[in-house]
Amino acid sequence: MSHNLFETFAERMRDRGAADFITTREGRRYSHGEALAESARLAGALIALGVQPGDRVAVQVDKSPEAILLYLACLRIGGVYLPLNTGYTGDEIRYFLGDAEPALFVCRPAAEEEARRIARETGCPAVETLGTAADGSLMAAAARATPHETIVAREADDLAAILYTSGTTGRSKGAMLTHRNLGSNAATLAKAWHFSAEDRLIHALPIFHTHGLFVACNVTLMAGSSLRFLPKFDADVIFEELPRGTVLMGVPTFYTRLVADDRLTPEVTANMRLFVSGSAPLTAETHEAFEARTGHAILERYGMTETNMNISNPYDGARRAGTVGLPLPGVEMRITDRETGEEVPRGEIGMLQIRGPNVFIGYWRMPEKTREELLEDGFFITGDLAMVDDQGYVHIVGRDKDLVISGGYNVYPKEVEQLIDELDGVAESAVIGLPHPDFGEGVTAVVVPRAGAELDESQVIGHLAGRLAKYKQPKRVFFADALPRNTMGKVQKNELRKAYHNTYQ
Ligand code: MLC
Ligand code: AMP
Repeated sequence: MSHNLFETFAERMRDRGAADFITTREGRRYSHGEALAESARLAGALIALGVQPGDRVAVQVDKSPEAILLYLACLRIGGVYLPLNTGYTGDEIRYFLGDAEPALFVCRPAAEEEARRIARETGCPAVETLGTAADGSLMAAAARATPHETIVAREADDLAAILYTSGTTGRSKGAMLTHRNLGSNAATLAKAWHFSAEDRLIHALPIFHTHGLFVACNVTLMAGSSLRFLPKFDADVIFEELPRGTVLMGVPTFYTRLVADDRLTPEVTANMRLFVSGSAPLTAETHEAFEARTGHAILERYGMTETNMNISNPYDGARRAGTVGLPLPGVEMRITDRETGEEVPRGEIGMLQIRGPNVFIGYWRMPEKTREELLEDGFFITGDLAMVDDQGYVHIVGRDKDLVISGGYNVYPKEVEQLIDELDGVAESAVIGLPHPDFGEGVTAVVVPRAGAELDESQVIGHLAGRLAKYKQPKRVFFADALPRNTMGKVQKNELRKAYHNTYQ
């Protein structure tokens, strides 16, 4: 028996036939049946391009319905889908292609020349393009290809996708996700959040990370629902779409922006049945303000690239502000002492560890990193600090990992610090997250210049531009004579966070 996740999706898509799968505001539409057929043509193109089962297909394209069909095509032929943030620069892409060794790189039409150069340098044998209007060489290849109707058999532990997450060492790690990981989580979430064929999900997230790709799209496919595909979050557009939608999934920035808008009323949200928030902490204030304005309690859930979704507030029952809820069915959780590794008593703060069919199988070609974070008994060390209250609800109270989350995107300070430190005249630097009214946390750098060096903010930012995705670049750069250190010589980032606390508010 095959465990290819696409078997389940295809079955639903056949059942749903002519019903909407993806629609856009420009009037583009794929029914479930059409999406199934087009994914077979794209699968034919992938095969013709030489993609074999187990091969990685790296994709850095703007959001479009066809990008989702490409993801489905890749699953269909047993390929490993590797989506890349559209904000990544050439330098960042070079690393990913070098590390993942994909059989094919699909890029934006405008980026083809650079993509071909990077592909040559990294030994990637094929490059194709995909635009947002069903254009590009890949769509042309699909039109020529013999549709590949067969769904290639896969084992449950075979890879379906690799998603890169930055690391504390500054080197990004490819999280290896299997058909079992993605399939089990999609089925669990569709059930827990009562998804049905009637649902129309307003999709404004990017489709290169877990939230917008797996949580939103896989759950839709599991339940035979439909996606209203928007290029990005734009409050004006969301207010136009809310009266015809049933579900919105977003990062907290979506909700702080909606709450700040007078158009948020019970009337405009009357057709909606569910608002989901995740990827970063939703403040209790935003949760409460949203409920007061609309009558809807946002459902906050907790997850990560390596584990998919783990913990969720209940659909029926209290959705409690400031908590991420209860472990999802099939997910085990324990909270341990950071020093001893022993479980801590309920009510105490410790390191959150997670086990379940949703947990990834390791980091691509990084066995040591995998051993450090994925324990022999199957528990994954999340790096998040949590506490379980007397009603069993989980509170994420902080992070043990040195990580900033800005507008739902993760930024590992080390990666930014390493680049700043390369700049002439810099002795050392520290990158921290400070409270930011829009992005939750704002990436901020504190730089110590070498004696006699003349440096200013624009030079530091200018040095990072073109090397780092925009969202990773500091919003502000400060200069200091020295960084505060503890007796072990470690930079005390808490002291820096205190000193610059009010920067954005
Ligand atoms: C955009 N900018 C950001 C930024 N997004 N800067 C910091 N952090 C961000 N997240 C930059 C822009 O380039 C621009 O720079 C300036 O900030 C203002 O942009 P904007 O117009 O306000 O941004 P916008 O396009 O509206 O995007 C904000 C956003 C978007 C929050 C809507 O970032 C977003 O969709 N984030 C979702 C991220 C996500 O999907 N995370 C899930 C990860 S999965 P300038 O200088 O050019 O003006 C995961 C697991 C889990 O975490 O549990 O889900
Ligand atoms: P990523 O590696 O991009 O998948 O980000 C995962 C991280 O996002 C987690 O380890 C948490 O730190 C954070 N996160 C996700 N959801 C929540 C949430 N609801 N509350 C607080 N932090 C969250």
